[in-house]
Amino acid sequence: MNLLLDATFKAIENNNYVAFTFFVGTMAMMAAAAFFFMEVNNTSKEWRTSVLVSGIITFIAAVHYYYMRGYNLETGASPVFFRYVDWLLTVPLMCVEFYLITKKAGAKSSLLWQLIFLSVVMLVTGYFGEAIDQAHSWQWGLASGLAYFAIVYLVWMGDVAKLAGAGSPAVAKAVKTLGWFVLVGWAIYPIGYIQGTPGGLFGMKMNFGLDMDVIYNIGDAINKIGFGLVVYALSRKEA
Ligand SMILES: *C/C=C(C)/C=C/C=C(C)/C=C/C1=C(C)CCCC1(C)C
Repeated sequence: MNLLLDATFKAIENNNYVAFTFFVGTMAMMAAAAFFFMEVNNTSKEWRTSVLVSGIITFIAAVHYYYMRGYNLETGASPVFFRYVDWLLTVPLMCVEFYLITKKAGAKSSLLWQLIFLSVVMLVTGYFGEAIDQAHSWQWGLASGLAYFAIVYLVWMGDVAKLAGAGSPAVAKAVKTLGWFVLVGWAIYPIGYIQGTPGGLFGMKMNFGLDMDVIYNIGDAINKIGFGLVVYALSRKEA
C-alpha cells in the first residue's frame, strides 16, 4: 500500500508550510470560484458582471494554484514563472472590478487602461527582479514599487476616488474598502519580494522567518477571495 502511494504522489510533510499553503490555497480558490459562479444568477442584473469577474479571478487562481502546488511538491522549488502568469491575468481583472464599480459613477475606459498599464508595469518589473536579473533585484523592485504607488494614488486620491465620491454611498464605501485592500493587502507582496530576492527592496534585506511563497500565498488568499467578497457584499446592498 505504501509503495503504491509513494509511486503516485508525494505526501506533504508536517513542517512544510510552503506546500501546505499551496494546498489550502488551491482548495480556497476552488471553493471561492464555485461560490461566486453559483451566485451570479442570484445577483441583480447590474452587478452580475462584477460577481462573475470575482469568480473568474478565483478560478484562474485555482488552476494556477493546482499547478504550483504540484510543481512545488515535486521539485521543492518556487514556481516563480506560473506565479507571475497568474498575477498577470488576475491583477488586471481586479482593475476591471474597480472600473465596473466606478463606471456606475461615470468612469471612462481610459481609467481602466491606466490601471491595467500600471499593474502590468508593476508585475513585469517585479518578474525581472525575481527571475531574470536578480543581481539588480532592488532596482527592479523600486520600479515595481513606483508603479504600485501610482495605483494607490489613483485609487485613494485620483480618478477612482473622485468617481466613487460621486456614486451612491454603498459604491463610495466599497471603493474605500477595496482601496484598503490595495494599500494594505497588496503591500504584503513587496514583503515576500524582500524575503525572496538577494537585493531585497530599497537596500532592505530582512528575514521575516516566513518563506517568500508562504507570504505570497497568504497575500493571494486575502486579496483575491477577500476582494471578491467585498464586491459580492456590494452587489447585495445595491440590489
Ligand atoms: C492576486 C494577486 C495580486 C493582487 C498580486 C499583487 C502583486 C503585487 C501588488 C506585487 C507588487 C510588487 C511590488 C510592489 C514590489 C516588488 C515586486 C512585486 C511584484 C512583488
